[in-house]
Amino acid sequence: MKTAVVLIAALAVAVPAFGQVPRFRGPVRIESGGTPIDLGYYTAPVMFDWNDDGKKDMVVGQFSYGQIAYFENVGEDSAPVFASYEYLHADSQIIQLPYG
Ligand SMILES: [Ca+2]
Repeated sequence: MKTAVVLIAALAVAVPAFGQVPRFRGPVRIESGGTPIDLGYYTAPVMFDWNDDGKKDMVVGQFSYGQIAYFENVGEDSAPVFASYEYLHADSQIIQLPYG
């Protein structure tokens, strides 16, 4: 039986002062095009402005195939929207890192 993990994020409700324990809201599913994102298990998402448009995008490393998916944020940083994704390329080839 294949176990798939959908990207889930827990959002901090407040930035803790030094020495305080952070508090988090419950998890939410991250969607792309209205569908929960599922890139297999042990994915590694990171948020940063990949395309330099001032909004944080999401880049996700995969464990299953060693590929890296890029989700452009077409919303805002306060309410990100990911319409679709593409795998990152180098020299017209999908980047595939050692995996497993
Ligand atoms: Ca961006």
